[in-house]
Formats: sequence, C-alpha cells, structure tokens
Amino acid sequence: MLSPLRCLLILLVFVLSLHLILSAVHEDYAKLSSLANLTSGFQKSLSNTTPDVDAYDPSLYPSIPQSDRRANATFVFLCRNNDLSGVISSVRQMEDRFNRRYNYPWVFLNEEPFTEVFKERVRVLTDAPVSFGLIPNQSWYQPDWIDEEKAKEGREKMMAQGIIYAGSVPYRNMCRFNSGFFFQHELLQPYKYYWRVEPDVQYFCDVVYDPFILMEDQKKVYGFTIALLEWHATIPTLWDSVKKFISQNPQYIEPQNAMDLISGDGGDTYNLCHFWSNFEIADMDFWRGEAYQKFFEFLDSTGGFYYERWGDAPVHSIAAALFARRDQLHFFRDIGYKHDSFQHCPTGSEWIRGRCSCDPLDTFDYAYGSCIQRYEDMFS
Ligand SMILES: Nc1nc2c(ncn2[C@@H]2O[C@H](COP(=O)(O)OP(=O)(O)O)[C@@H](O)[C@H]2O)c(=O)[nH]1
Ligand SMILES: *[C@@H]1O[C@H](CO)[C@@H](O)[C@H](O)[C@H]1NC(C)=O
Ligand SMILES: *[C@@H]1O[C@H](CO)[C@@H](O)[C@H](O)[C@H]1NC(C)=O
Ligand SMILES: *[C@@H]1O[C@H](CO)[C@@H](O)[C@H](O)[C@H]1NC(C)=O
Ligand SMILES: [Mg+2]
Repeated sequence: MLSPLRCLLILLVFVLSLHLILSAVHEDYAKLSSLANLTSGFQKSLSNTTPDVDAYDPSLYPSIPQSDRRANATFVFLCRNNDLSGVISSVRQMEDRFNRRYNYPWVFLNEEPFTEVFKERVRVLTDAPVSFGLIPNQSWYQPDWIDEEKAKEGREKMMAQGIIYAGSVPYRNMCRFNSGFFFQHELLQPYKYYWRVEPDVQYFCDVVYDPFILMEDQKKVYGFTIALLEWHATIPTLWDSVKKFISQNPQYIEPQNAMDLISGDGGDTYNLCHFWSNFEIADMDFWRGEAYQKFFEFLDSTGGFYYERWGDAPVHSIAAALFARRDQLHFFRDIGYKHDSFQHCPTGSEWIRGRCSCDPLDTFDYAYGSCIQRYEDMFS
C-alpha cells in the first residue's frame, strides 16, 4: 500500500521531470531558430562571394552554380496531406542533392486544401519559394459524361485480374490530371520546365549541373531515368485510340519521331514501352501545345481514363515519342533515382562524380522489362 505522503512525492517527481523536459524542448527550439538565423545570413553572404573553401576545385564541385543563370523552371509535387512524411523525405533529398544551391521554386498541388501543419513542415526544408495550390474540381473529379455503370464494370473487371489500383477512382483522377491538367494550373503558368517529384522516392546522387539549363540549351522536351513495359490490361484500347488520332491528324506527327521506341512494327502495335513518369523533367509548353492538347482531348473523350485505367506515363510517353523529335528526349543517365522497387543507378565516372549512394550494379537499365536498349538503338 502507498502512503498519502509517498503518493505526493511521486506526483512531485513527475511534475518536476515534465517541467525539465518541456524547458529542454523549449531551449532546443530557441537554439534551432537562432541557428536558422545564422544559416540564412551565411547563405546570403555565400551567394555574393566565392566561397573560401580550402579544397575548392570547380571541376570537383561543379554543382556549385558557376553563374546566376536560372532556367524558367519549377518542381511540381502532387500529393495528399497524409503523404507528408514521404513528401518531406523526397524534398529533403532533392534539396541536399541539388536544389539547396539553386533554389528553384516548389509547387505543391492537391485537390483538397493543404493543412497548416503540412505547409509549415515543408516550408522549413528549403530557402526556395514554396507555393501550395488547390486543384479545381473540374480538372480532378470524374466528369459527369462518364457512364458510371460502364466505369464500374471496368474497375471490377480489372480487380478480377488482380491489377494494382484496379478499383480506385482517385487513382484514375490522378492519372487524368497528370495527363491533361497539371500544366494548366495557375501556379504552373509562370513556368516552362518542371521536375516532377513524388513521395518516398530517392535521389541517390549529387546533381552536379543544372538539368533545367540542359533542357533549355539543348531544346529538350522530355527527360527520364527509367523506361519500362506497361501492364497491358490497364490500357487495352489505348493504342487503337492513338492510331485513330494519328490517322485523323497526321500533321502532328514529327517526321523524326521516336516511333521505334514504342512500336516494333512501325506503329501497327504498341510494344508497351513508356517512360516512368513519377520522374519527369519536361517542357510544359509541349503539353500546352496544339498537338498534345488535341491528343489529350481525343483520348479523354473516349473515357479510357475511367473505363480502363490509362496511366499518365504511357500517355505522356506516346505523345513525346510521336510529337517531338527523338533527339528531344533525354535519358538522365547521371541522375540516380528510385521509386518503389525500380531504380536507376549511374555507373563509372558518373557514379563517382555524383557521390552516389546506390549500388551501381543494381540498376534497371538493361534488365528484363527495361526499354533503355530500345531507346539507345534509335541512335545507333
Ligand atoms: N492530391 C492527391 N494526390 C494523389 C492522389 N493519388 C495519388 N496522388 C499523388 O500522385 C502521385 C502518384 O501516386 P502514387 O500513389 O505514388 O502512384 P504510383 O506511383 O503509380 O504507385 C504521387 O505524387 C501521389 O502523392 C490523390 O487522390 N490526391
Ligand atoms: C532572428 O532574426 C529575426 C529578424 O532578424 C529577429 O527578429 C529574431 O529575434 C531572430 N531570432 C533569434 C532567435 O535570434
Ligand atoms: C469540389 O468538390 C468537393 C468534393 O466533392 C466539394 O466538397 C467542394 O465543395 C467542391 N468545390 C467547389 C468549388 O465546387
Ligand atoms: C516562362 O515560361 C512561361 C511558359 O512558356 C512563360 O509564360 C513565361 O513568360 C516565361 N517566363 C520568363 C521569365 O521567361
Ligand atoms: Mg508513386
């Protein structure tokens, strides 16, 4: 049995330790904010002068920008409030490996308002401008003209086949939004190039130059790190629609296209190759242009985003392959990247230069199901 005195003592000890813990947390927080003041001053002085680092050798550390030149570009990050921890992980890596030296802006998009906590925990990660946008309902939700009975049948059929996201309407909203609408969002209007980022991805290497400047200088349209085969059951009628579009609109097909990347028989059948769009560095003016606009409108009008489960990856890839020159596609071989179970790891001198944390033997490039060989064959 505890005496009342002992009870009182235990209570006292408890209250005291709680007080100690709370004041320690408060002190840490104060230290943190003064540190934040210090570092922001430090960065300001860095940007005005050449950093005085003993071992500084521009050829070893070229990722320190050699000029103030910036491309017309932004990061774009579509996500939900409950993606927060994966969002933080991805942004942190991108900042550490690239953007802390460049400060390209970040645009976050969501069909629901981001919470104050979400915004605060993202803003703290970077000095770059960060904005949070709401997606208009008409560019997100399943349109009224979609026959919901037919869409439901499509979902059920796909579920029976055991396909990932088979029964998900939100996933379909996301694929359609990424295919046809993200680049029209008002927060993205000021920009030409974007780098798409997703939650819980990994960037293994220092990005030792500015990929956006590469896109701009070399007039590239679409950059990727992983190219692979799509699951046919998600797009059974997509290629028929593409062929119909081509026959009705032959003027949009670029003579020096990359048809050989996506078809082994000159366009009769789709070989399922596509760029994995969870990583994209691309030109939004290409998506905003007449050819892609007409293409998306046509595909959308078939209802395939809902009756089937057309991904933005095959849609973007087919368009990039047909409406751009093949030399406007770019394999970012030196950017180490992982999404789910697939990764691209640079090798050789690129791996060293990027101080990559991935195993260079573990890269999807020439594995079964990869389309990189086919991409390279177009240039040989
Ligand atoms: N705002 C919002 N973002 C979504 C939704 N579904 C997916 N996303 C985002 O869209 C991207 C792709 O979704 P993800 O679940 O990673 O699909 P996966 O990569 O194909 O497995 C990620 O950036 C997600 O955060 C959604 O319903 N709402
Ligand atoms: C940080 O800087 C701001 C503005 O210069 C100042 O008001 C604030 O007191 C500083 N905070 C700390 C902890 O030094
Ligand atoms: C958009 O759709 C959501 C969910 O259906 C709804 O709650 C919201 O009121 C809609 N907003 C507008 C502006 O119509
Ligand atoms: C950036 O690109 C967008 C889209 O092409 C354009 O509207 C905008 O004027 C450009 N901004 C600058 C500063 O060139
Ligand atoms: Mg993903």
